[in-house]
Amino acid sequence: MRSRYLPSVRATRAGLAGLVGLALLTAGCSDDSGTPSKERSPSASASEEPGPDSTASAAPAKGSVKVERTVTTGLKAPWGLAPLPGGDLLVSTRDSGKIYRIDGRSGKKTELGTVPGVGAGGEGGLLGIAVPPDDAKMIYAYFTTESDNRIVRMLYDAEKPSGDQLGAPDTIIKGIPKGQIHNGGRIAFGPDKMLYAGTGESGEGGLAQDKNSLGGKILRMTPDGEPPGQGNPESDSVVYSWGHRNVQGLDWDDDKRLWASEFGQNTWDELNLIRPGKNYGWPDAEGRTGESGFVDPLEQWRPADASPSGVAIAKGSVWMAGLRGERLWRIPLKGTKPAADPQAFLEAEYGRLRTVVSDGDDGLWLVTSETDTRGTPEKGDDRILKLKVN
Ligand SMILES: [Ca+2]
Repeated sequence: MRSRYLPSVRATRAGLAGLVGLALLTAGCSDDSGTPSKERSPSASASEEPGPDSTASAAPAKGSVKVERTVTTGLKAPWGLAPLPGGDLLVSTRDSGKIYRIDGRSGKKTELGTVPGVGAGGEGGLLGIAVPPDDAKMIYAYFTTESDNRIVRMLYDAEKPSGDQLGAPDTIIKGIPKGQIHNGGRIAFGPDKMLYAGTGESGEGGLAQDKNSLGGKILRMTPDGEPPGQGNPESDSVVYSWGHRNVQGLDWDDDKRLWASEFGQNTWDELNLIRPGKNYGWPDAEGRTGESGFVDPLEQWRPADASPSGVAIAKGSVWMAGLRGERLWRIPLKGTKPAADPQAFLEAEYGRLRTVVSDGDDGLWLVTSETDTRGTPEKGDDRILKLKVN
């Protein structure tokens, strides 16, 4: 376990990294770089219309987080996480393009193989992975190539030798815009068994409002990568919602509502309740503006406090991992509304936090991101933690 003095070490090193973050800001790139600051935005309550769930039970105003154990250490730029039936985990590593299986008890790593065609660079590389709810022999992966971002699926055969366990990739969707920044990358199967993907606008804001582009969107598709036929705004398109800058986190609540996090530019990071056919504002609106035609975020944060990546829903709250913010945010829900102000946990204790996934009950897996070139890695980084939350 991490000794008690380390949190302050993190904070000190992060202070040095702040100079780098400032330089990047000046260069017009405010992504998941930089350092935490004490500046805290006021947290206004959301102003969406009252929903039919106004009688929904509320999560407690204050929650708790207990770090139960470190599942594994020594990962290099981990990004996506997919639990397997039985308690083991699959984790993708961005820059190497490799996928590993982590033994849920011992933490032992087994390399499945390298996803062919990954062109890592900047924020791009091998990003999200997902396993269909009813088929643990198939792995879906979202990654950056030399020309685009795409999603493939590969057969997974654990009986084969380590390093040779992935079948040939079958590309189910391609042509998602790529860039040095804003590659999106989160994928997840929804309760409707459709595959959802969060994309980025690749640094070209206009793409987010262009319904013919796959950039700056949340996509919803069949497991074959096709438009689902119903449920999307247009029956022949995988575009589900638009006006996003760089969607990084996706998860569903108990009532099957989709929640998503995205990076803001210089002002506001966002947590949004996603509805099909809605416009989330970027690049015309960042954070809450109240402008007609745009859906305001449920909550918003200064990028120094969040720069959110993964989200997971557990015990009635959204849990959101912060990269630059180096903390885990808890947003308690009452139906479609916040039940209370967001609460921060683990601030500067483990560094940058990339991915959080629910175990279906009161447990979360949390993936750190100190080795992504923007952190200050310490011995054991990066790691996967198991948390118990409420
Ligand atoms: Ca927005």
